[in-house]
Amino acid sequence: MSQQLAPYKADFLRAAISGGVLKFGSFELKSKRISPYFFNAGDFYRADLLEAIATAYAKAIIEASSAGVIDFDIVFGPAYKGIPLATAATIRLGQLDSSYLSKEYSFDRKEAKDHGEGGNIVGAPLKGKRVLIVDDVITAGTAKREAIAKIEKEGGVVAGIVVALDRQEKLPAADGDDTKPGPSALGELKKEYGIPILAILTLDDILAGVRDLGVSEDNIKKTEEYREKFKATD
Ligand code: OMP
Repeated sequence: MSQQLAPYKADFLRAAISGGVLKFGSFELKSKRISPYFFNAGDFYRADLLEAIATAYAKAIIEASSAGVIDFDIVFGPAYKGIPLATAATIRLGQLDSSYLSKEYSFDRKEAKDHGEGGNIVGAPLKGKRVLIVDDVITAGTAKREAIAKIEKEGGVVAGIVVALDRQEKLPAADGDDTKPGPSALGELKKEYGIPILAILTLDDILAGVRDLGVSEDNIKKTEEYREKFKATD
């Protein structure tokens, strides 16, 4: 296994590949790019895999909090895929470090409920709180912008974003010319909102750690070529 990756990142990569969450082949992305790899966080549906991803988020969050990079009250999981990720990560935070037992979680509804307790948010109220978004993948950043807008509308302050995978891709060019260099969604979001954004794994991490994990040379080569073509400048 790669020497460069922190042990918790290497463990997470191993779990993602052995659990079939990180797949190699041919996949169409939201951006319409055809990618030789795909990470589907919805596939962490078995207890051991859910524990693996929750542990990786919790360790990334504890590491960044200890370094003073993030400071938060609530872990927020954007519907739908972010919901189990944020709740599982919150439990794991408290298990790994008891000082996190007072942290809270919440998530949004896709459609507002107008009866019963009503509202757009389930879980901890966001008003006046520092909110850390936990989500799956960042490619173009669209889903993260929507989550930020929802949190701000509820009076919360976005404290940062943590994703499982940063694909490190340049944003699609407005004129459709993908051959030109360009910045990443993550870099643009950081600049625009002035918030920290963490990723458990980047595409560089995957390519650094994947060799001993049974992925074919052909798939590794195609993924390296894809990185060459679409890698962001930042
Ligand atoms: P944005 O960065 O907001 O565009 O969101 C990225 C979204 O792309 C994710 O939330 C997924 O729906 C999807 N996606 C993956 O889940 N895994 C991948 O490896 C790539 C994508 C993608 O389509 O780019």
